[in-house]
Amino acid sequence: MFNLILFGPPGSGKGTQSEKIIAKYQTIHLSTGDLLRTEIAQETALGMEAKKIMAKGQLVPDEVVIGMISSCLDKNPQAKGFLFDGFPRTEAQAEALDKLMNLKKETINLFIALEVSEEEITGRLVKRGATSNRPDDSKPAIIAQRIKVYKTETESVADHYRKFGKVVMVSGEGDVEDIFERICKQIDSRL
Ligand code: B4P
Repeated sequence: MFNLILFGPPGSGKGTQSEKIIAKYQTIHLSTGDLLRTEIAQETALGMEAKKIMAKGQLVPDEVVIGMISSCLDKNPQAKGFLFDGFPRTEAQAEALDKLMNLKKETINLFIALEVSEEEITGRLVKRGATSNRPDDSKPAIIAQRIKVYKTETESVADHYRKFGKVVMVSGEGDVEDIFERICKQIDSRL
């Protein structure tokens, strides 16, 4: 099994690159953002709660996202590997993922952190906000809040994996195909 975490600030291209990675490497894509948006679209109780939190640019409570990831792992016992996109986003989520991986006698093989400047991610999210239906992309103040939350609650998650020598920084700026090539080089060198 090959388990990869794709990490980076909001708008760094985690979702964009994840689509390409799963197509090439046939791993199961676990995007907490997508899972939450599905709950919102289905108007579940969890989705209704998450909607309010996400629209403010805040993180959904740890126990909610950990529960979603745990049940997705259980539903895919035959997976060749998992691609974690947007998870873990806090130290508590990273510790919970360690425990879930230990239970499966698995490990995180690689942690790729996409590096993109604040100016670039703000520009991308404002652009997407003009056409998407995502309330969290709609206002500059909410985008700024998401970046602030990333810096205060999420950025340090990389240090958790640095202790185990799993972190690789990859530039997430420029052409989508060039970024994908840089990511593939890192994955291929560890397969
Ligand atoms: P996510 O759904 O994870 O998404 P994201 O951070 O907005 O963006 P991503 O990095 O995937 O960027 P994308 O490829 O879409 O999170 C949304 C919210 O969900 C969070 O704020 C939080 O509230 C909640 N949430 C999710 N996971 C959680 C967790 N674990 N714990 C708690 N809460 C959680 O790209 C962005 C834009 O840039 C797109 O328009 C794309 O087309 C464009 N783009 C991509 N690559 C580009 C490139 N190279 N050049 C130019 N544009 C590019």
